[in-house]
Amino acid sequence: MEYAIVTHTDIDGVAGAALYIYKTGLSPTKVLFAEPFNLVDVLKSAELVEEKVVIIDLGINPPTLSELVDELREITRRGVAVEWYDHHVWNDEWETLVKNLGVKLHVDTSTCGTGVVAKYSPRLTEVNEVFLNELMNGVCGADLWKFDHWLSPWLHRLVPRHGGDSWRIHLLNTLSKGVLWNDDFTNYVSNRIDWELKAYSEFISNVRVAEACGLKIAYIYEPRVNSSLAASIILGRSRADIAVVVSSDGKLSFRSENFDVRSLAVKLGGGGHVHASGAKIRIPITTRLKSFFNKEALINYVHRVISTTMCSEN
Ligand SMILES: [Mn+2]
Repeated sequence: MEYAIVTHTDIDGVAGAALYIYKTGLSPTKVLFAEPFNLVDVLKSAELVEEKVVIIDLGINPPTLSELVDELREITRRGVAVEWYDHHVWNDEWETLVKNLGVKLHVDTSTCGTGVVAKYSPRLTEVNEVFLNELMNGVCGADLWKFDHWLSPWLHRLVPRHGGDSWRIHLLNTLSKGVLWNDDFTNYVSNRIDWELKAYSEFISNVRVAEACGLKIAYIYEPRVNSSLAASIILGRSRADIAVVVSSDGKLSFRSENFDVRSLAVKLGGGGHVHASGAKIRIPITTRLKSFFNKEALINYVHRVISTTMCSEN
């Protein structure tokens, strides 16, 4: 049985593909990595001649849906079977469109992509339940941002956003043999943590704290680490009510523990959740130019916009 895998670039995608190989005992002829927005292009460039393609941890990107449906029709017409395992939210119309092409679609939003593979993919060989469950729970804890399993913070750092495909393939080869963790992984993550700690100490000295309507707001400009991690550190360090991660293009991410940052984001034309939200504001050209040399100018401007918005009556 010759088959190809197209999976997401993150740990959920890598582990999901590895688990598929582990459970079936079948090695794929190729593994390709994709994001929802470029899935169509990856499928086209794959020039599939295999009997089957397995798509993992990739949801529908509405702007490319019709192009995707055309490509799937073309693939199935050539006699390539399609299996698809995903945990993102699908609406009924998308499901019907894709299933009508003969795609075997498994969508389950109660778990992560690796969990969907664990639950629904064929089990053709001897499977170690402990390995399967530890991998699934560790990956889900990282992917769903719960961190409720001891492996999650490690797995989260094992596949950084801008890491290369050769590292992903190395991980995939190891995990698909039923190895949950090894010294290579430890070395990789410990280097990664050293890098992270340097990045933290760098931005901690650059946090700017200001007040608006009696609330303490901590600002940080484009940290090299993940915005959520950066924000949780500055909230704790500066005992601020709100953390704002500022980008030079006007993109703002808000995080808080007790304050409703969703309503702030909505007033600025954005949205999100009560404790994690975001918006994009327009930065005047003069501020942009000034902030090229001095980030203070940008932070000052953003603070003026936020305090005006928060302190106004409605
Ligand atoms: Mn996922």
